[in-house]
Amino acid sequence: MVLPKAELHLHIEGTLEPELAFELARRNGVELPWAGTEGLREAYRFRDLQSFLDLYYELMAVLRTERDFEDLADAYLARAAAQGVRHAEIFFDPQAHLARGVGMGTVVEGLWRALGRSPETHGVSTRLIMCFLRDESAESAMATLEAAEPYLDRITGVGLDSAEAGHPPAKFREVYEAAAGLGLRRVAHAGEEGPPAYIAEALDVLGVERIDHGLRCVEDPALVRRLVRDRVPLTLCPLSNVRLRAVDTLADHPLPAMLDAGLMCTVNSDDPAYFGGYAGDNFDAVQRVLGLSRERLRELARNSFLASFLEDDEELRAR
Ligand code: ES4
Ligand code: ZN
Repeated sequence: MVLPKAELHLHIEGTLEPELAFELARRNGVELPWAGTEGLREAYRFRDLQSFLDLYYELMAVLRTERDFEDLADAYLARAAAQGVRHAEIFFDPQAHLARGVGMGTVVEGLWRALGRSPETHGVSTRLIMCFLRDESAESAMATLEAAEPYLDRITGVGLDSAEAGHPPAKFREVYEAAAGLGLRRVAHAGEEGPPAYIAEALDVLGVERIDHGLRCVEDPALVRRLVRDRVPLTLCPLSNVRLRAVDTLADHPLPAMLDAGLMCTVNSDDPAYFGGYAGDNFDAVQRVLGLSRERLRELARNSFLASFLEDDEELRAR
C-alpha cells in the first residue's frame, strides 16, 4: 500500500521534466542549448547547490504563458497523486519569472488553473508558497511581495530559497514582518548548505513555522534540543541532499539519527525532475537504504500532515 502523505517542500519549477521542457520550448519558439532530452539529462550532474541553480534558472526560459504553468502543475500533481501525495504545499519563485518579463498574474493564475481543480482531478489539496530569492536584494523581495498583493487570496505563505551561503535570514527581516502583517504563513530554507546559526536566525528573526531542509542542525546539539522541544518541523529532502552533495551517499544521511533524537522530520522531494524522484521515491529510498521501519515511515507521513498548513478538519480528511 502506498502511504498517504503531504508534500511540504516542492519547487514547482523543479518539476519541469526534460520531455515537457522540450515540448514547451517548441510551443513557445524557445531555442534550448541541449541536444534533446537525453542531452539535457546528462547536464544533471551537480557539484553543489549553485551548479544546480544555474541550470534550474536557465531551463525556466521555456515557461512563458498561463497554460505553461498550468501544464507544469498538472503534470506534477498527477505524478504526486500516483505516489500517495494527498496534499501539496507548492513553492514558486516569482522573481525568476518577473526578471524574464513573465508577470505575477501569468504565474499565479496559470498555476491556479491546475491547483483550483486538483482536489477533483487528482485528489490532491494544495497551498501556494511564494519564495523570495535570497541572493537578490531585500528591496527586490519587498517589491515582489507588493506585486503579489492582488493574488493573496491564492497565496498561503512566503518562503526563502536559492543560494544560501552568505545570505543570512536576517537580510529579509522587514519583508517577513510585512508578510506576517498581511496574514501570510512563513517558512524558510536554512541549514541546507548554510550554517546551523541560520536555522536559529530564521526562527528568531523571521518567525518561521517550519525550516526547509534544516539538515545541518545536527552539527549543533543545543539547536537540536531546541528544535525537539519546540517541535519545529524540518522538511528534509534526502535525494536532493545526495544530488547536491550535502551528504556523500544516501546511506550517510542523518535522517535515522534525527528521528531517534526526537526531531519532527518530514520527507519531501525538493526538485524531483532534477534529483531523481518524487515524494514516494524519497520514501522508498529511505526505507530501502536507511532501513527505516514501517513505524518510522508512518511517523514521517503523520508528521507531514501535522506540519502542513491544512486546517484541522481538512487535515483529518486528507489523511
Ligand atoms: C532549491 Cl534544493 C534548493 N535549495 C535552495 N533553493 C532552491 N530553489 C530550488 N531548489
Ligand atoms: Zn528547496
